[in-house]
Amino acid sequence: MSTSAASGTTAPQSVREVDAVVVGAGFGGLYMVHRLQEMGLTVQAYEAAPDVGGTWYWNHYPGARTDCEGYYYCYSFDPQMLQEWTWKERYPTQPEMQSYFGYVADKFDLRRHYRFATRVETAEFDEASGRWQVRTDTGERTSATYLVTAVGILSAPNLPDFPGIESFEGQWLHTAYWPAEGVDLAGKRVGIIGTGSTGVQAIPLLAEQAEHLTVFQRTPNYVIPARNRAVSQQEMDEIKTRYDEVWAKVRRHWFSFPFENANLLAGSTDEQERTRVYEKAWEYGGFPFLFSFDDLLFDTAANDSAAEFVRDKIRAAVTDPAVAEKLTPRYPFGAKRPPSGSGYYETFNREDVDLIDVSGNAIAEITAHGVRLADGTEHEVDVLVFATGFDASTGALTRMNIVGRDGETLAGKWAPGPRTHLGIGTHGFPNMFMITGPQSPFTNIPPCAQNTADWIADAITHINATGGALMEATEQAQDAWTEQITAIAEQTLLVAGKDVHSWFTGTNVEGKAPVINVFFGGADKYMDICEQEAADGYSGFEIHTPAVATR
Ligand code: N01
Repeated sequence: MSTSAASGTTAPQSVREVDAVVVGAGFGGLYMVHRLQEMGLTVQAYEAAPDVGGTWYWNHYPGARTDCEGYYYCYSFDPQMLQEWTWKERYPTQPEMQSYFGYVADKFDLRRHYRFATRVETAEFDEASGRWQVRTDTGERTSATYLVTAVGILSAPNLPDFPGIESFEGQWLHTAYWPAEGVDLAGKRVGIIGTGSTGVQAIPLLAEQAEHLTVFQRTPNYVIPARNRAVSQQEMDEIKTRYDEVWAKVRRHWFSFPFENANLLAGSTDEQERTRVYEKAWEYGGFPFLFSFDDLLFDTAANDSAAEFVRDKIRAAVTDPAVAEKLTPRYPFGAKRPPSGSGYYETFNREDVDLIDVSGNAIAEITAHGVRLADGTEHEVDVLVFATGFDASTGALTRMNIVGRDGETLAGKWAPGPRTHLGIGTHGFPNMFMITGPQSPFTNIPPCAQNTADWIADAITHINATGGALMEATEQAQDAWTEQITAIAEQTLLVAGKDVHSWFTGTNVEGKAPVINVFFGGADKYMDICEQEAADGYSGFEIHTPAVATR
């Protein structure tokens, strides 16, 4: 045990020595802590929120629920847990997700490893000791051999720099920090900026709760109906009999869903049959629509057919053709992550909802009473909601002040865009491992996060077995990975609309480097690559011996 002088006049804080620090109590963090405790390692975990849940702790906004079905948007590592837990709705609500996290934390006694309501302020790699020195906003100091970040892909809120926000006399909120006790919107004029997945979920409920809703839309989305419903006991019982099959399918699927490939190409299917397939997927609801044909994300004509099908649905749902036109996207289907909605388009038929297109008439400033556009028109509101998304993939990491070898900051290193190997390690930051890091796949998150935590646990076992001390991605491997993920993404239509703001490419945040942040080669292939990497003795990583580590 060593001591370190705290700054200012506070007394020196003792430094706790542990094997690993884990940051985050969402899907990745909780499971990582479970694995490390099973391995007999000492763990100190931190979570900025007062309880477990990660993104599902924070996102209390009206309408917040998953858009993957509960039975596969969960952990798979414990068969007993799969039998014990029963999902109530097809797409669990935020409270249901939070209960699930509480159940997992209690079952495996994970809370005792955490300090909640504690944010990591700095994590600095100390070359002399070869250890990570971690400091929190409560002044706590911890020294660890391993630093595992599980801070989420979409957790660092993005609040665009609208001039005048401080002059607003009403109440304003970002959806990611919605108060758990809710906000009373009765009799209020509410404005919402943003029509991504969050806005799409919130808008129908805000319209019901408020006296009047003004939606500020910059880019319309392709919204697929979610078709939420209660899950019957009988259905849940049946799912529980085939979980092995569910997880086997998940492991083989591009986006970690328990679906088979369509084995059909829209490009070589006649129009009548194509429409029948789209109709069936539309009626079923949710993500399967995206997978109704295997070429939708690769072939422009195929993509156009899906895009046009959705555009027709928008025209059919919205009674005012001018409003329908504003709601109709023109970029490739999938170039922005398609949201799932419940009564989204129909909401714009309400008398008390206005849609304001700010694509060619940008928001110029927030005034004392509302929002003023570039042409001078002002829209008065009492409550202003920012559903403006996240500094995705990198934001939660670069905001944490992580400092690697030679005093290099992660934020500085990644200013031109992240460079990682497998989205797990980055050169210059030895023994730092990332779960759902930048350049890893964007998929149904729980299976992929669980898989990466397992990979990290195995890597740590390997380091110990080889008598090494530090594992670090090589520069060569991270350059090759960056090239590979860019080349793969460019073969898809997911990043085809380069002028489309998307968190896939960082173009949703002003001033952020416009690079591919996601591995789009398929979660199944990604897991194969990670397995191969381990089988090859972690060839994209250098493992330093203790002598080198302490030089
Ligand atoms: O954020 P977004 P989100 N002026 O970035 C607008 C996951 N998620 O929180 O499109 C005007 O998608 C912006 O406009 P534009 C899911 O992966 C999952 O909604 O950039 N508007 C856009 O409309 C999702 O993809 C779930 O032109 C501005 C909106 O703000 C991801 O999180 C639920 C603006 C931001 O949309 C992010 O979704 C919710 C400006 N200056 C989220 N700046 C489920 O599991 C931004 N906008 C169900």
